[in-house]
Amino acid sequence: MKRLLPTACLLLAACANAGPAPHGAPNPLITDRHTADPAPLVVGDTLYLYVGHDMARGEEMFNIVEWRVYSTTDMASWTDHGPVMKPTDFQWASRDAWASQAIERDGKFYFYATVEHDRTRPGKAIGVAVSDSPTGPFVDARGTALVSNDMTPQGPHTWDDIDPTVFIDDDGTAWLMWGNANFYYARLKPDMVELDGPILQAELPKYEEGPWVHKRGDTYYLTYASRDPSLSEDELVSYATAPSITGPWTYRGEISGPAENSFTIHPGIVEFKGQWYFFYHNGVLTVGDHAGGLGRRAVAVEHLYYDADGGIVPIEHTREGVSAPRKP
Ligand code: FUB
Repeated sequence: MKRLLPTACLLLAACANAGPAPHGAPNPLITDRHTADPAPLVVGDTLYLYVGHDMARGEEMFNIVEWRVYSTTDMASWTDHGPVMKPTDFQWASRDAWASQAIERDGKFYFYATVEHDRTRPGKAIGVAVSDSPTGPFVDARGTALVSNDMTPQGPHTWDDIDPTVFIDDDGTAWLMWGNANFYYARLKPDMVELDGPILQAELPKYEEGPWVHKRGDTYYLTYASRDPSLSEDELVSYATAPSITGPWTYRGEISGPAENSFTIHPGIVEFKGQWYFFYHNGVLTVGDHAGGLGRRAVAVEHLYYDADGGIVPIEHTREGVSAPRKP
């Protein structure tokens, strides 16, 4: 476990004894390695951040070798808890630690993660692992994929079953939502490791991937990476709202432009200590000889605000991130 100081502090020896920074850390949050697909989870007074460890070399697209977790209590200093799992910890999987999300239920932590299935069920798949701690170690909770490519024959390609987001509603019902090109959702059994009903689908404008669901007041928010190929190859972030977790979803617009130097972007939204945060990744970080880019991304965070109608105020990507003062 390693304590990481905000980058600004590394430049100022005086910070060593200065205690917590007045605001948060600047972007990118993690500077000693490339990280992608941030998934925040609040447990008590701590925010945990699950990420994929990007290791692509040269022009390679993705090579994501493990999932890691970091934590903070003040958004200013981050603690590195190391790897929580690698794809082959799912014995039926072959590679690719793509996007993930963890959630707590009844004192256990469930980690939903995208992997490449082995040749018995080719294509991307979603596994679920369990731990007694948010920092793991996580172990495969089933011994088989929770979702595999053969379960969504309507999908346009073999990588439509990616990017799980998980949500427990106020009545205790748990839902898994995921998908590339198609947006899928299904109820989970209370044990969190089995689907409890059919895989359903909803239409969302310009939907590409990376769904993230959260609730504020009585409103459900579904935020996702969106793309209009007639305009650009780059993903933006759009969102929709609904009066229930099963919809109907009303498109509310774009909240974020493309990530700098990465055609992918991946939202993660959470409320922590009275403030809402928007996590994402970009391709600006150089680590050693490895410049940032599509397969070498860096996680970042901005404050998120709502307008009087409950709409999300469009978010600017900044280097200051949450080291800038909050708006009143
Ligand atoms: O990191 C691999 C893939 O890129 C994720 O699963 C997508 O959301 C995109 O960020």
